[in-house]
Amino acid sequence: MTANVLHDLGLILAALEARGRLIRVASEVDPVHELAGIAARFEGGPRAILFERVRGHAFPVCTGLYWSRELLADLLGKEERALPQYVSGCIRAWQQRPVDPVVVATGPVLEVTEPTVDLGRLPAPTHAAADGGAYFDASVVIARDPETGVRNASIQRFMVTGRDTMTVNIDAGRHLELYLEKARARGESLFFTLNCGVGPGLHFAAATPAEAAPADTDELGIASEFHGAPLELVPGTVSAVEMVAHAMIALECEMVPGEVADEGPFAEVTGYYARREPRPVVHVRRIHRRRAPVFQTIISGKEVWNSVGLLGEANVLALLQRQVPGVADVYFTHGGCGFYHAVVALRQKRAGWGKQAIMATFAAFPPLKMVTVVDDDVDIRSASDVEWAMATRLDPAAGILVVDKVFGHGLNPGFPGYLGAKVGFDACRPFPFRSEHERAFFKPVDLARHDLRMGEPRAAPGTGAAAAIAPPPAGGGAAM
Ligand SMILES: Cc1cc2nc3c(=O)[nH]c(=O)nc-3n(C[C@H](O)[C@H](O)[C@H](O)COP(=O)(O)O)c2cc1C
Ligand SMILES: [Mn+2]
Repeated sequence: MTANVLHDLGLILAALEARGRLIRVASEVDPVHELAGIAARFEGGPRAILFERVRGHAFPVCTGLYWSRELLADLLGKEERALPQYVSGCIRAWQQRPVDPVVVATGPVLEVTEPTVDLGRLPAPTHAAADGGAYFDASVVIARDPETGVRNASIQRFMVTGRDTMTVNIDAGRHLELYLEKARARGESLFFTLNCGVGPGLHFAAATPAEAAPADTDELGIASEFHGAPLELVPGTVSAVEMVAHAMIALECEMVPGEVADEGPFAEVTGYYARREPRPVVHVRRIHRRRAPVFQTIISGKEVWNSVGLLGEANVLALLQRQVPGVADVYFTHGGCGFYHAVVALRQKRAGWGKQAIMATFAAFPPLKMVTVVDDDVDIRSASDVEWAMATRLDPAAGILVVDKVFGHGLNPGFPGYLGAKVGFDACRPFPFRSEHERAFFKPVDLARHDLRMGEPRAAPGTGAAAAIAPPPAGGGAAM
């Protein structure tokens, strides 16, 4: 293992800046709607953003670390297309030989302990137009199993509701829900820490799905794999739950089982608002931070697709490669909100394994709603190439698998109460292949070896883009 910069967001931002991958917003921005509005304009681009001056606050806010796979691959020093294989390799290494976190006496996050708890002093932004308030939505939760003491890491969204209170959204089946249930049965509070401002190693550890990191494992060790060194924690001061030594900010929190208050609405990864509903209340007991912390936030969308989605992809790939002969690659499409539609590339070895791959993929990642399996001559990252396989190879009478009334992701409107239908498309050629399914290819050539002369295409006067685009209606055109 060789230690790298990934354990420290401060070092990461410096590294990004040195490579021209950081946008600094030097003018003052309003944390309510304006900050997210600016971020949305750069979403998916090759740079992250640092908002240096946030109105009413002393600390900057950063976002965008995960919204482009190209940016992420550069940060991790990997090829973009190799990311799922790299991530699943790190998780497999952890499964076989976990490098547990170490508890050290002190760290940057303990530079300042606030004399009183006041969440209003932290620049948590309010993102979308109808969001119910300011959110911590990119911070890592560390909790301990009330029975066994095993640590769990996850990411949940927390809405600020008062100087020292928040409400949290815990989806069905999360390990945090399990811990809260166990605490309730014992008549105890559940303590946890909320660690804001971390790097991708820890973020990925927290986003590793339960299928890859079951409840009896300390998934924080996954961060050690990415960091090239054991993750460092510092002891809790309110409870036995540790904090991340190199986080920017850490909140020590308590949940009293059964206590609920409204949370939401919140613009979610689905492109819809999550509804306002009673959800668990969180009491913030103490705030620690660096002297000059950076608050990390995520606007729902590509950043979640590339974290939950990438981790899901990595896990499906690892499981399929063990269970389905010939699986070459997996991609969770962005049109599928990053984790509702998996496309699997299969080098078929026997008839019937296309459908086998569909079933194994659903089993490997329960939030999926759709699975499309194609041959490995199809570019699974190209929506039109996948559509080509469906249009020419899918047999609608035999190749569509519908499963009704099955558990899915509650945020997806197709799964009210976490129940709905799923569909798999076997868009593979019939096996054994017949000549009519042989794909036509042109010879790959090296253009650099040819003398090419061409002009710049120009629209004829009075035609083309400039003439076609009508001006926006007066007062309209605002993004909603
Ligand atoms: C940016 C981001 C936000 C997330 N928000 C939530 C959330 O609000 N509620 C939730 O239950 N899961 C949320 N997740 C997903 C969980 O963190 C993820 O599924 C994790 O693996 C759960 O951990 P567990 O398997 O230990 O329960 C979010 C993930 C990311 C990356
Ligand atoms: Mn877990």
